[in-house]
Amino acid sequence: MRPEYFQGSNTVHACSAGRDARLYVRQDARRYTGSASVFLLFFFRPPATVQPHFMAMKHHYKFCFGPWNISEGQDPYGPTTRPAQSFDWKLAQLKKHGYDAMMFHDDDAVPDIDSKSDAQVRKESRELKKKLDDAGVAAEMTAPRLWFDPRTIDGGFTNNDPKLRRYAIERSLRCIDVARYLGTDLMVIWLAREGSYIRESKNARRCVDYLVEALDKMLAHDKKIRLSIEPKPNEPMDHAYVPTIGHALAIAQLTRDPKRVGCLIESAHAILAGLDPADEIDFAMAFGKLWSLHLNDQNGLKFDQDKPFGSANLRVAFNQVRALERNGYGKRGEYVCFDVHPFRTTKPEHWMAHLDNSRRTFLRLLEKARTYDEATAKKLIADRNYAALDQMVIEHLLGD
Ligand code: GLO
Ligand code: MG
Repeated sequence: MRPEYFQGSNTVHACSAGRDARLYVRQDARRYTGSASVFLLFFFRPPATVQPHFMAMKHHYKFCFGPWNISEGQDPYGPTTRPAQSFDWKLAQLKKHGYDAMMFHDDDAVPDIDSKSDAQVRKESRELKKKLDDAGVAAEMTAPRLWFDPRTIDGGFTNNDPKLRRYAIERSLRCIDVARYLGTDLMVIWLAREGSYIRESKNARRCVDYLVEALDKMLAHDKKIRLSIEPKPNEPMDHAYVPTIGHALAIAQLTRDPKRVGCLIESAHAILAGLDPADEIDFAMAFGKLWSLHLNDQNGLKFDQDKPFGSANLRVAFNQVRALERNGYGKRGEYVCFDVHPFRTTKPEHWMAHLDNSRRTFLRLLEKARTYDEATAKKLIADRNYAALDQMVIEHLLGD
């Protein structure tokens, strides 16, 4: 029994092999590019028994989440179950729990952004940047929260009304400005309401043109911005126009600068589309287009659950980690973000457990990916003995 992960502490003990190995993994959970870990790397050789943990240091992952991931428990059937907390409290939690960066909706960064002048948006963004710098926390991305405003009830970029489409584009351009002020070149676009409730309400062919037109305006607004499309097949819409990574990358090709349009994979969204998130990761990375990641879990085809990573299906989670490893995700500065929510039943004193647990599970699966018996797997594959391969994976995940 390793009690650490019941306590919601920031200690991520991802192994049982002894104090030294735990130290390595604890560094791993933070950022082992720092001087302390460089010192450890050069001056201490871990004993053979902890080699797997030493190996866990070979690739550096950085972790992140958004303020909305410390949510208060509201669902469509009932009110919040935990008290509201300030942004400063959330930032302090992020730092205390050893995360590297925060994701931002435009109005997380500048509350009530629509009522503010450009000068005010600049001022407030810069104040936030200072706060982040002081805390040693990076802004991973910004994302226009287009799905809240009454003007986007029937979609933003694909609204039937040209005035409302214009609003969605202008708001996205401001979100790009906020990204620039916060020091990131990444804007995530979750196309929440770009779809329909009934097929006859919109012209889906024209909506593709509207989406491309909107993306083109964003690319023209800032020559450095990179746009990461986050697909989701449904919820809040019956059907979304960009339901999968294939759709996102196809739309990218129609824009004025395809190399600046990539994607973000969320595990639960892929599962909701009936796809395997690991295959989606491999597909996006074959194009060099996976620029961000929302790891979480989903128990079958129902409402979007945003469960802790690995909570519903450990093997699907393991395969996502393997796909990230084999493609070198993170080597170009990409972050592993957890788009997870606490269960509605969570007490305030366990508020960060879903985030700590997701990262802990990620690190333990990383160890599993790095100690997977590739040689035996290769032989079984050559022999087409998938029954043995299947069991080998299960035994590996079950451990001793
Ligand atoms: C909802 C999405 C949402 C986005 C976030 C960033 O299903 O996953 O959480 O990722 O708003 O745009
Ligand atoms: Mg997401």
